[in-house]
Amino acid sequence: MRKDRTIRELYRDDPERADALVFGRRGLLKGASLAAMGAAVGGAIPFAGNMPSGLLPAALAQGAAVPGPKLLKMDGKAELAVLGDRPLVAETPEHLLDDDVTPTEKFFIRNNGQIPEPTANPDAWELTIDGEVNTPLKLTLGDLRKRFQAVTYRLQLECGGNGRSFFSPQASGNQWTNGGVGNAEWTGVRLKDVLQAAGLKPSAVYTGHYATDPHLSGDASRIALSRGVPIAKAMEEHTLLAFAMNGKPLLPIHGFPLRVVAPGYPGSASSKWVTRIQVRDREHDGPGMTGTSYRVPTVPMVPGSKPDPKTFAVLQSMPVRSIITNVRNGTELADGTRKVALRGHAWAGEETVKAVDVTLDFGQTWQSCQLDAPPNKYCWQNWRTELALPSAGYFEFWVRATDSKGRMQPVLAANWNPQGYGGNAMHRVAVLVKA
Ligand SMILES: Nc1nc2c(c(=O)[nH]1)N[C@H]1C(S)=C(S)[C@@H](COP(=O)(O)O)O[C@H]1N2
Ligand SMILES: [Mo]
Repeated sequence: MRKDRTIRELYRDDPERADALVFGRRGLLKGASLAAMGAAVGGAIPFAGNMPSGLLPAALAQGAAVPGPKLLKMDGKAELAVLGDRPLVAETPEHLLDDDVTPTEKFFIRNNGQIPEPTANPDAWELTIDGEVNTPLKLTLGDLRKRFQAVTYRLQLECGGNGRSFFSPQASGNQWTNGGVGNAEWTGVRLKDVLQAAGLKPSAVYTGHYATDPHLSGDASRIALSRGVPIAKAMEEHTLLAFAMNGKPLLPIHGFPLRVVAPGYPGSASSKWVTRIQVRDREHDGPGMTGTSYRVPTVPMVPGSKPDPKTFAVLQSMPVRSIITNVRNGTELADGTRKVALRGHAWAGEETVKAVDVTLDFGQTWQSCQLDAPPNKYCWQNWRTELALPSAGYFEFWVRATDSKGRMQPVLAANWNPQGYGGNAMHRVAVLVKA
């Protein structure tokens, strides 16, 4: 090992060797290794004895210690972390997600194709409803507003790949941390009301969504993304054809003038710039619905092995997740700090969150947090607590949520799959209190 190689570099290049050097055979930090780790994180580690072997300290794994992401420069948008330029994908760092309702400027961006030109005449925007319906409809946005009741809900929208960067070995796709999520106030009409106006045939089982964003290749015969949802999901009262976000018309980048919002499902089902909802007599098979796209194994697979798409099923509800939003990873707290207020949000796809707990000793003991009920279904839930620190030093705050069915977030991303969906490892935030 080169002397000037940092622990972080070593972990990146050869994690097993780094682990052996730092933790030794027994998985306990001691002697020179403990001193090296302390030096790397900037202070003594009071709970070093509980540090799990193989877990790179949060201070080194993410945030301030890692080369900064490229920042988004776009009118009306905050400096989000750009994960890709073509197509444009940007996530919101956890500390920018502190608001109860995510301001539009802070809302993450995920495109699969090119960004379409905004229409000059939104009221004339046409939506076709066809397929397994009694009366195919062609409605303008003006008609939708006139004929159907408008409703407003706070709904979380989360990319199916949120948390992907925590899979090992690396899963393919944009390397989201925890910021492929937002909780906006959406206004629109219920998809259910529109489908009922068309009249569903008994053969209706799924929707297929089509939009105007050109394929990345520029080939007009190719479709960037066409996803859908089971009819029961389409008929839920919170599944919307939305034309406003946080009280204003949608921004072009978020689907102006009309998009689907199917909360609790992978964000890809929430088609932006939507022009057609085709009602299908089988599971939709558009681009983004087949193979290993937005599908996860129904039987666990060996991480990194070759997938058998026949054992895969469409990812429906997103899993439970929580974030700390008021303390940023890598924060130095004032000398003598012994109390830290923590808060954030938790959500669980189609379920609700029943508990949120935090630990400051690498998971040895957990403290339960105060958790609010959501004002409406599919709104994320706020939580808060206060932690007492026993001394100065390096601490990690970990948060974990449990959903209404008793499923809890894992420490590390579980159920590995080639495209890295549903990775809901606990959010970890490192802080340093100077002695
Ligand atoms: N037409 C269209 N709709 C789309 C997409 C897309 O590429 N094209 N991306 C989807 C994905 S993968 C996600 S996660 C959400 C993101 O919505 P946002 O960019 O408004 O945050 O939009 C979905 N709707
Ligand atoms: Mo997504």
